[in-house]
Formats: sequence, C-alpha cells, structure tokens
Amino acid sequence: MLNEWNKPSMMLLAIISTAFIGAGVLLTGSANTTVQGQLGLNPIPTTEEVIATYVARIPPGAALQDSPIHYYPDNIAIPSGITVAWFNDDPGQPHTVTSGVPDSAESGAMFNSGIIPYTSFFQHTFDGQLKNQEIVYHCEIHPWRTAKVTVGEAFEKGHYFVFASGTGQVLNMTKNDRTLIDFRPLTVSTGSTTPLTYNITIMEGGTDNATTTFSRSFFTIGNNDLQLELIPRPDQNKTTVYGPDVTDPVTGAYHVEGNFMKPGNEYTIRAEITSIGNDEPPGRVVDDFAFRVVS
Ligand SMILES: [Cu+2]
Repeated sequence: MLNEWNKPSMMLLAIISTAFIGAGVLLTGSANTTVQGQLGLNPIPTTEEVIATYVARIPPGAALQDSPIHYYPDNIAIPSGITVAWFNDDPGQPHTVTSGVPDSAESGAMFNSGIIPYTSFFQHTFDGQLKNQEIVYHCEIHPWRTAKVTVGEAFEKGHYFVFASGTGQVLNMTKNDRTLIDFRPLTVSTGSTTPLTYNITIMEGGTDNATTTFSRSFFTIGNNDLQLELIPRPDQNKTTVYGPDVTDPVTGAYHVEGNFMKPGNEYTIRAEITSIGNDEPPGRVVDDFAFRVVS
C-alpha cells in the first residue's frame, strides 16, 4: 500500500523513464513498483509536497574518478522559485548533492541531500533569496567534480505573461549553454486537471522582417506556468524537443535543443495560450519578448 508521501517518488519514477529517452509519454506505475525513501532524509510530508519542475541526473559511471560527468547537466541557469530534482541513476552507487565547494566552511550550508541511494532523488527549491547567484555544489563521496546552478533574477512583465529566464534576456554562451525560461500567465489559471496549451514561436530579427526558427505547442497540467529550457546548438542541423521532466501531473520543464538560435542574433519569443482545456481563450493571450544570444 502506498502512503501519501510516496507520491513524489512515484512521480519522479515516471520522470526517469521519460526524461532521458526524449518521450513525452505519461507512464503509470505498475502494481509491483517499489518506492524507496532517501536514507538520511525524512519522507516529504504530504502537506509540504514539492513538485520538481527541472530534473538533473547523476548518470551511470558517475562514481568513477575519470568519468567526465558526475551531474548532467552540470551548468544550469534557472529563474528563482524553480525546484530542481537530482536523480541518482548510477547503478549501485550512492551520491550526494551538497552546496559549496568540497571541504570549505560553506559546504552543505545551503543544502545537503545526505546519501542519495541509486534510483532515489533529492529536490531543492531555489527561492527568492538566491537571486543572481551562482551556486556551486559537489558530491561528498566523489569530491573531484563540482557543478553549478545560476539563479536569475531578471524578468519582464508583458500584458499576459511574466517572462523569467535563468540568464535574463541575454544568453551569454561563454558562461551558459542553456537557460530555463518560465512563462507565467497573468490572466489565465486552471485547476489541477485542466490542461493548458501553449504555442511558443521563436523568430530571428524584429517582428516586421522576422524569420521563424521554431514553433511548437506544449501543454501543462496542474501547472499554469510553462517552463521551457532553451539550449542553442548552432553546430547542429536540426532542433529537437524533449520533456516534460515531470509527467504526473505535467508540471515539468520541456527542452528545446538545436539550431534555432545563434550567437550574435536578436530574437523575439512569442508566447500564446491557445487553449484552456478544450476551449479557446475568450480573447487572444499573447506576448512578445526580446531575447539575445551572445558569445
Ligand atoms: Cu558522487
């Protein structure tokens, strides 16, 4: 019998099956699904249930000293208020997610997961006090690798949405190769079971002479905001979309990776809510936001 506090784990078990194979498929738990608590951590009480919006991974082989990757992605930029979950996907190996650099006085001061066993996770909300900070973290068991989270403060208020990005309205690719954008609707909200459909269009140049480089619909359930991570890869010849990171309900980030943006160019990101459940919004819910990529 599953207790209430198992719910986040069930949800995150669904993530591990979908987030890294690129499928946006809703998986349901089977009868013999086992759910593990995290050693050294108390179960998350139902009343304080946190639903992660962004998932990072500790991949197979992370425990090896010559592994190039201990956390993936190891350099993320998120708006404040986002909850990140780190999944231990390294068979048989315990890991930690510990703030600060190893062996420093600040080590573990902001957050410390304790031991995360294989198939378990740790989640942390980067809230308002952390604006414009670059937070380094490490694994206490394998302290030779560090990773970082940049928490961005900048946001822009449109007529219908607040646009917040981990790197603000400029992505400097010498510092960050990706940024998570949060679109928060100001005039639309739904309950936990009504899906919202967003259309996101990215145009190169001003809106008068713009070329569309990306256009796609996304949906959320149980989360009015849409979180979309932009990962420009100018050297690739296509753009792929994966996510959401969290599927039950659909509250997690989507990712757009490819040649839809290049350094040196100016872009317009158009966000529109095209349906609320099965209905069209009573009027158009659309805003344009300027965005720039530099290197
Ligand atoms: Cu480790």
